[in-house]
Amino acid sequence: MKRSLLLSATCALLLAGCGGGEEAQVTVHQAPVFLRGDPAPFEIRLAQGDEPLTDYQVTATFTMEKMDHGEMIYELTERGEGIYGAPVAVPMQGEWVIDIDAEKDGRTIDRTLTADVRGG
Ligand SMILES: [Cu+2]
Repeated sequence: MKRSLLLSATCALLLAGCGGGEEAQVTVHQAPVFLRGDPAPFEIRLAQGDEPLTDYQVTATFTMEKMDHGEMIYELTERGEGIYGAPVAVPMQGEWVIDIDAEKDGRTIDRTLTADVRGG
């Protein structure tokens, strides 16, 4: 965990140093749904301005802020047009923290999303 904080700090500095160019956007494309432990589709979208960011290696780490469910780590598969997803089986409804790490050719994007996951 300490290491990933360090990496994201480095990343922020590098991105700031690049100047020009908008920051990458990481948005939820399909929100996770609670299906009593069965998998439901989860998708995010990576973009920079109008351009989808393709060919990234993306992982999503799910944790619960107020309870210890450990870390659920998913490798997201690219679906095209900057969309990456995986079936995700959350063990309970509630507020989940989703840490997105994307990497391509040494460029990393690290974003923390939250999702209020409800039954589907
Ligand atoms: Cu919980």
